[in-house]
Amino acid sequence: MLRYLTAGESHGKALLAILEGVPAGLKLSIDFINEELKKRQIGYGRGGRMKIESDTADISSGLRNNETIGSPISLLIKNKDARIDELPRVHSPRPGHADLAGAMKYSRRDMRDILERSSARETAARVAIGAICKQLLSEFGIDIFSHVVLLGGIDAHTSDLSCSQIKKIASASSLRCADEAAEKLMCEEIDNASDEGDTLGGIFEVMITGQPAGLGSHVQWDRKIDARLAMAVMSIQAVKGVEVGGGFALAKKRGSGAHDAIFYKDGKFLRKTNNAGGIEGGMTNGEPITLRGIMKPISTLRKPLESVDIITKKSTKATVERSDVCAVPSCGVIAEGVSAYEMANALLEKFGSDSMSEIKRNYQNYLKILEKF
Ligand code: EPS
Repeated sequence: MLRYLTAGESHGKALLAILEGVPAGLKLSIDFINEELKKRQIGYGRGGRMKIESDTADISSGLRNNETIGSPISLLIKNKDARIDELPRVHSPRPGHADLAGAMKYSRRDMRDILERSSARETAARVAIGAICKQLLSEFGIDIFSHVVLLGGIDAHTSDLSCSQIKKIASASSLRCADEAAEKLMCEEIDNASDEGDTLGGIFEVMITGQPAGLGSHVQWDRKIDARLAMAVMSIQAVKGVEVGGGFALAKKRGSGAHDAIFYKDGKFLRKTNNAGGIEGGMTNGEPITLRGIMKPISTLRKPLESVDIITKKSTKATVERSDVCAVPSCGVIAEGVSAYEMANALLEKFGSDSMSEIKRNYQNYLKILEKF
């Protein structure tokens, strides 16, 4: 199975990651990994740092002639802003950030020792890992993308659009939003928040299409694909909530309106609704997976909240660091990456994990079994 670790500080020399368990025989495009990294960096509301960095992945193991050989893949993303040893000490924790809890836990008086690792800069490594997993998934026709459905309190209306229409419009939008009118209002709201030294959060949606029924399992808590996707998305910096399919809105419905009736046509089971978000009993049911993540407003404020100096214990304003006003579109891209990792792992669990040829045979065989089911 797959596993990975990341390392690196926001203003250290580089971010690193090792991904183990990628089957042998997968052709990898490094350009695609770099496009994904670029996608994570853009978005209206990002701050000065994104003008400095231009992330690219340098892969130094696990490949020969851009084809995987089954050994661990190691990658490195260099930081251009690598001034970690010169940056000022931080003594006034930012409410909402890891600063205070991390300083107490690790017994650090300079909270820079905490914020450097808790920074969302780390997510560049996870997007690179996700880009490898996406390429594995695309060999099986599985596609993952994200779009922004709410930002700064403004809703995007996309219910009359298909998955492919949402993807097309959102990919061309400065906020990865498929509702152009809403996007304009969101940009204005980002400008307003910026003028007031404030920040914004929002909600992004991840859509996963093309997977067969039967990934994940109902038999054990940690094999449920919805639980694994939820943990992956929840682990992204600043995410405070995750919902699958109809999610929290299902609480207000009756069972008759909450579940997706089953039909059978032309040798296939089908649904006319997708409140389950493509997952029933911890397994994919063959419908598109939809999941949403809630990103809180970024906790570094140019007009800071009240805080306490941890050395003097006197009231003071929280530290102000260079930061973004809003990063919800980027958070969606990161969620694509971490979801790709979980989906790839579930795929390898079901179909084997050593070589692409073996996995493809097992996959085709399973599709034949499903056709006759
Ligand atoms: C971040 C603060 C900002 C963001 C950063 C996350 O960095 P800096 O303090 O260097 O301006 O730009 O995000 C990234 C660097 C990135 O690559 O996404 C934070 O405190 O979490």
